[in-house]
Amino acid sequence: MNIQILGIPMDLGAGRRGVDMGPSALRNARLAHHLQQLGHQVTDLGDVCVPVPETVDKFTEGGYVFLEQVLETNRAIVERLRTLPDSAFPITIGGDHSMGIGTVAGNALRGNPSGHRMGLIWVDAHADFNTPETSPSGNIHGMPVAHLTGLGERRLASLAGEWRLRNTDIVMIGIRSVDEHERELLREHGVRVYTMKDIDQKGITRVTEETLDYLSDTERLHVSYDADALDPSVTPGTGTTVPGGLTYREGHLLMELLCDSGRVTSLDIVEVNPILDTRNKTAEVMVSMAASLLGQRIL
Ligand code: B3U
Ligand code: MN
Ligand code: MN
Repeated sequence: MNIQILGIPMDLGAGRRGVDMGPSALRNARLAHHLQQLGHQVTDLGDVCVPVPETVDKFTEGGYVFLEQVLETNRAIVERLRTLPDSAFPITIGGDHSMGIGTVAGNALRGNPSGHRMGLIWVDAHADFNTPETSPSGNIHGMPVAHLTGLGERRLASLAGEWRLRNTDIVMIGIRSVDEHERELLREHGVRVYTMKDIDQKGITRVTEETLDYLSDTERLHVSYDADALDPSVTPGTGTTVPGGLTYREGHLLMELLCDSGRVTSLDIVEVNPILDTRNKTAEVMVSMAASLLGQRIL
């Protein structure tokens, strides 16, 4: 595979500082090296330029914190990704999850100016389906999926022009923290959500099989992996931990089964915050998750 790594050193969309250092932490955990060991050709494209929070006024505009800066960064992400070859496998490393608007939009446009039909697998403790009206915080990292379907601010929702992510092309896995009005939105829009309860009951194997089956009509699959999907004992270095998450093995098995499907075409690794971590453990775990998705096997 021709893997292209792109860093998004952004924490503008999160409530806490430090997740802008995530790309550094993941490079330090030797992401490129581990993927090369699996036989892939790996290119590091460097970072997208992100405004420094201290240089801009933090103000809330229409229910969004740092709207203009997050918008500008996501536009840059789309521009960088859309020109990559169709055959590439982009890995975008963050950075807070507001970058997911640009990564999904950019990967949808890659190789097709009007946009591929894209299936989105959102692995997260949170649904990230808020709009400014439902968000308790105004932090854009809690809002990317809603904007990809066309909700919320028009500029943020039309990063890929007329292209929209279909509600029925989304699957969320690992969810255990949903805001009151966000829950109503998810129901209203018919988004498929596998909560931790579903994973406890069905097991991650069945959940993954159902996911692939449900998304069988999409041309591409994008995996957006938030470090907080995993249990805080596995990935403590992330800003909004929620107890009762995926185990180390559940996280890996999900990636291994998705790899077996041969259908995943791009990946995000987000919300790694080395300031909150212990000896870069969280970045190392997330690198191993990427390796499982890209072919690492026990035997
Ligand atoms: N749902 C809350 C909290 C949150 C969402 N995503 C993260 N935290 N990482 C919100 O602010 O939207
Ligand atoms: Mn998230
Ligand atoms: Mn999360």
